[in-house]
Amino acid sequence: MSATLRLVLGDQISDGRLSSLRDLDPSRDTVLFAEVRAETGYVPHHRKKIALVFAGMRGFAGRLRARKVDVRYVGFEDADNAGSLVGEVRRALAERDYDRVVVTKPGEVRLMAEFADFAAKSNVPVELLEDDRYLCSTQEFAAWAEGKRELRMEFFYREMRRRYGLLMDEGKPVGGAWNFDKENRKAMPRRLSPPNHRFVAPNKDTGQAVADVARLFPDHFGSLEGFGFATTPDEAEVIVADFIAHILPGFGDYQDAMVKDEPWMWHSIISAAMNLGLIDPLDVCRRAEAEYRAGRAPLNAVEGFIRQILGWREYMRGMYWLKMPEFKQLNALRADRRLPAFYWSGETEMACVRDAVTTTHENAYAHHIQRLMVTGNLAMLLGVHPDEINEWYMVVYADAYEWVELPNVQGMATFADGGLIGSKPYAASGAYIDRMSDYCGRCRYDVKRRTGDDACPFNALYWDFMIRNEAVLGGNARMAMPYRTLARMDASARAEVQAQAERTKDAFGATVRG
Ligand code: FAD
Ligand code: DLZ
Ligand code: SF4
Repeated sequence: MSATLRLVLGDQISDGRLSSLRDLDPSRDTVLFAEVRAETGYVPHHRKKIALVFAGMRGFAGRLRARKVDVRYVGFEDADNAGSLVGEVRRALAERDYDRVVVTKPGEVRLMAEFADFAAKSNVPVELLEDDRYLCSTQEFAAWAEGKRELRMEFFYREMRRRYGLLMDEGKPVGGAWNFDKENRKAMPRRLSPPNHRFVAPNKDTGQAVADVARLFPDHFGSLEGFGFATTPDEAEVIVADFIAHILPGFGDYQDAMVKDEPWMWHSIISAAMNLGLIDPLDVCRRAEAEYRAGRAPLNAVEGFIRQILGWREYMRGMYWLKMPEFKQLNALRADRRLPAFYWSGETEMACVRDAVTTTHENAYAHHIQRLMVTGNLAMLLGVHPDEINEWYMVVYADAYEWVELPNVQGMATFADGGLIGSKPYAASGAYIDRMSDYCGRCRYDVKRRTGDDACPFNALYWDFMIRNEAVLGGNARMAMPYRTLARMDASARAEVQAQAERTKDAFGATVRG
């Protein structure tokens, strides 16, 4: 009688949607889960992320057991824990006869290489199945990219809209345009308050996982207080339903706005659960569209939300698998400095950075504009080496997996990819942060000043970045405006901002790496 060993990874918590469990035979097969040091430690993840993954795995194992499936669950502290996923598969094979091993392909190149190597050497056949929980397979993405000079998200997104018929009327985009992003850049008016978000109370698995992580990972970054992430499909549904009904209508308008002590704004806070596998991306897109069709949510909100998931999320994954492993080595601007220590401690007088880092520490979450225009922008302007930036983003967010983190850092936040993803760097001075937030009025720095002790550090760093990278960026048509302004700056003004920027880099500990 043939028995199959089916390995489920920590970000494959997808009841009923996982390719490796599709032909599961509960009378013969074993489903293997393993909490292993190799996965908790390849970067020292935020403690809430580890608790999320452990609770997700334990809950899924419980639901399978309730269906009478034979589950082999290896706990982190089990005496014989092999310490790696492949090691645990080997151990299971040594203890019982299986005819084959089945696993849905992992989301990171690192682990894919380990599994491919194991499959090549194993005496028992190992099947690596496609991860079809995404809306565009890696092969389909490669076919779309084939022969194209530029791989812009916008054109990929239009194809995806057509393919899934989302927000389409008779082959044309609803509302006569593909993208309503221009309507989604409003600063939040003072009289408005962001909506209340629904979080979930800890269940028995999250309570235990939080306690275990507190004990096992005392030195990792991040607070475990107030754990509110969904770790089961039912909990994820509560969060999604609440977002769709109450928050989605405002998603567009203030998508780029930042407000002190308001970490959630009108964002959906679904990335951690969706990347774990608990939320079907097509389902949320269709539900968002239904709100527009029913007249309950405006088009700029619904289109904006769908674009993030159907467009950006799928595009980033496609780019990751298309461009790795070289993607990780790219450093088009030759950035070579260290990440300031305040990215970990939050101890800085920059009100915007302090808020982004402290809420990240508390919540394992920051919304997109904080990631892109505050912490990402500052690291790029300082010239921090991409490896250090990538590591920080991998560590600090509950939704961080390399397939989505790396393209966002290399392509969006730092321009390390030299323009594969974005046509220009998202570099900005303090004026942008002032326009989109209420931080500057509460900051010890003066956002209007470029030089001097109380000058906003973003300002001199911005011009220093432009000067430093003139050879690479000066010919970029989309950078014409700042370079025209720079051309009007005389030599002494240039020297002054460069000297100010150097003092800032020193003061921040952004020294050149050895
Ligand atoms: P919302 O603002 O409500 O958006 C809805 C959903 O759209 C998100 O849940 C997410 O699944 C998707 N989405 C939105 N923007 C992007 C994007 N740029 N790329 C991919 N998906 C997107 N997202 C991650 O999931 N994991 C990461 O590790 C990650 N790292 C990032 C690093 C940097 C430097 C930047 C600039 C962005 C990063 N993002 C990452 C993208 C984005 O910031 C998060 O997906 C988003 O903030 C999650 O919050 P939310 O669920 O409230 O999203
Ligand atoms: C992120 C993570 C963590 C912290 N721990 C585990 C684990 O103990 N066991 C496991 O199977 N998966 C874990 N994961 C998720 C994996 O790192 C993830 O599957 C890969 O990075 C591929 O995306
Ligand atoms: Fe951030 Fe500069 Fe504004 Fe302070 S003044 S909050 S450092 S942008």
